[in-house]
Amino acid sequence: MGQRVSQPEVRVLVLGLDNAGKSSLLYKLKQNKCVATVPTIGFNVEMVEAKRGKKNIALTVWDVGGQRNMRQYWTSFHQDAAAVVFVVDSSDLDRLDEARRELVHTLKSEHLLGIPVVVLANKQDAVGALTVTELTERLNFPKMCSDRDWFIQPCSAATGFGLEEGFRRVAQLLKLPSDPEKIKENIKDTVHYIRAKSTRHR
Ligand SMILES: Nc1nc2c(ncn2[C@@H]2O[C@H](COP(=O)(O)OP(=O)(O)OP(=O)(O)O)[C@@H](O)[C@H]2O)c(=O)[nH]1
Ligand SMILES: [Mg+2]
Repeated sequence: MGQRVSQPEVRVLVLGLDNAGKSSLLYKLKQNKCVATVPTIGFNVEMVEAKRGKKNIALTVWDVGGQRNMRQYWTSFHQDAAAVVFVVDSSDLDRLDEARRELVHTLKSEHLLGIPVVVLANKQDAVGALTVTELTERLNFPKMCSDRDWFIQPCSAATGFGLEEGFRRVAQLLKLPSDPEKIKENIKDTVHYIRAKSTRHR
């Protein structure tokens, strides 16, 4: 990817069930490496560059842990998200309903009204993985996302297939923030909030 990065910086929220492959795909995208991951407790933040028209833009990508007890914190990250990336394990048919429920719940957030969503249909390399067409039908995306722009991208964190395309799509669809300074303040507030909460839970 590119040379010069232009402002403003925009915040992209990566959500999905535990084991969907969120952290793996970010590592693969950033370092072109398959990294052995552990379940994310809290969140990771990575800068990713992606093309929007002729420009490269910097995305501040928040990868939030998807384990059941982590999902209560997802709402703390909703504010000022320019796009949501929802990662699905396309080979885990037993958890598709759970993934669908979490996505429906997420998209109801008042902070995410009209915010575009890119679904990454991950683990396409795995045996039995559903195709994008099958997933679209099973999860009924057109109905779920009728009030916003959406796209479903097949990908594999194991091979790297589809990852750049997915984030290029995110960069195309996202809503650019109107006030970058305000966003930075909100990011700082969110970090303080999560740190305070996680210290209390230890
Ligand atoms: N075959 C295959 N395995 C994958 C792929 N992406 C991730 N995995 C594996 O899936 C497991 C979970 O990956 P993670 O990236 O830790 O999942 P996560 O979504 O970040 O999970 P949480 O942090 O708990 O929310 C790991 O064993 C990965 O190696 C993929 O594209 N193909
Ligand atoms: Mg993770």
